[in-house]
Amino acid sequence: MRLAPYGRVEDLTSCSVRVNDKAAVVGADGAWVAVVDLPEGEQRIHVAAKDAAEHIAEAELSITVRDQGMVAAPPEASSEMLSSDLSKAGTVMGRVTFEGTPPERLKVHITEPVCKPMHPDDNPLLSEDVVVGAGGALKNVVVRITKGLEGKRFPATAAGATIDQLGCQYVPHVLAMMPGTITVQNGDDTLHNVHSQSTLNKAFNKGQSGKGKKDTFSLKRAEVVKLTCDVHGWMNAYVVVCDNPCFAVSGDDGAFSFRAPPGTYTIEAWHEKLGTHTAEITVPEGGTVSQDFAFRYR
Ligand SMILES: [Cu+2]
Repeated sequence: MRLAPYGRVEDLTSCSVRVNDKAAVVGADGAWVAVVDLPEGEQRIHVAAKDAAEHIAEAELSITVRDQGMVAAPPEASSEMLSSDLSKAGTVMGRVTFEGTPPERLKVHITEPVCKPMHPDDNPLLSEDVVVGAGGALKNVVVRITKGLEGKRFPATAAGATIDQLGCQYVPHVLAMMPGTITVQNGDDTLHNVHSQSTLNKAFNKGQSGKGKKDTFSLKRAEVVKLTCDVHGWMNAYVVVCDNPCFAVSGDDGAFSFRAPPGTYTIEAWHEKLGTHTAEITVPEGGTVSQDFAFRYR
């Protein structure tokens, strides 16, 4: 059946809209209409809007096709969802610290002959479960928006995430990504076995016999996924899959920063051993909001 979905883009100027990858006609006021052919019944259509600066906003809509003619895209899809791009974004920034005496990082006892020379006694591999730097800077904390962006859709990041195995260590130890694919590669000339622990995502368990081997896995749902190696018991990493692009991982200096659309949100700081802290923030249009987090042993 020939249908003409229509809607309105409110927050984007001079944009193009595609419905099921066919160009729609867009008026100066943001009203758009497209013509698509769909079979009868429950159907999904995909709407993508792109502004002059190539910001893309997308929405999936469910419609019931009964007759030919006009069908309105639901208002949440035609306006709010399509405005969920980052063109008016502000910046969320802050610093994560550890309060109190930092725990000593334990030396990892490496039994693998290939990796041993890469961690000499004067520069040993240290446990990465709590990494505290100068001034109490806490590394490897994932800070992300957990409330306030529900129903918004963001395009997946174009390039998938990558995690390496180097010197019998996952690099990086903590990684945050949008739902999509992750490539795990072996930089060591020995066998590693990538084994994931997850609840919502399909688990993977794959041997990589030597240097240069790599595999790409799918992580479609937001959750924390732990990676371990079945060959080397000390190897582990955390992949935090976030359902929006508003996240960052604290660095050596404990600092983090990411961009977010204007609005009021709950943000969460997650640490693999020290738990989570949350805060309410309001991101001003084009401005900056600062939020620090302090962790301690409970
Ligand atoms: Cu290994």
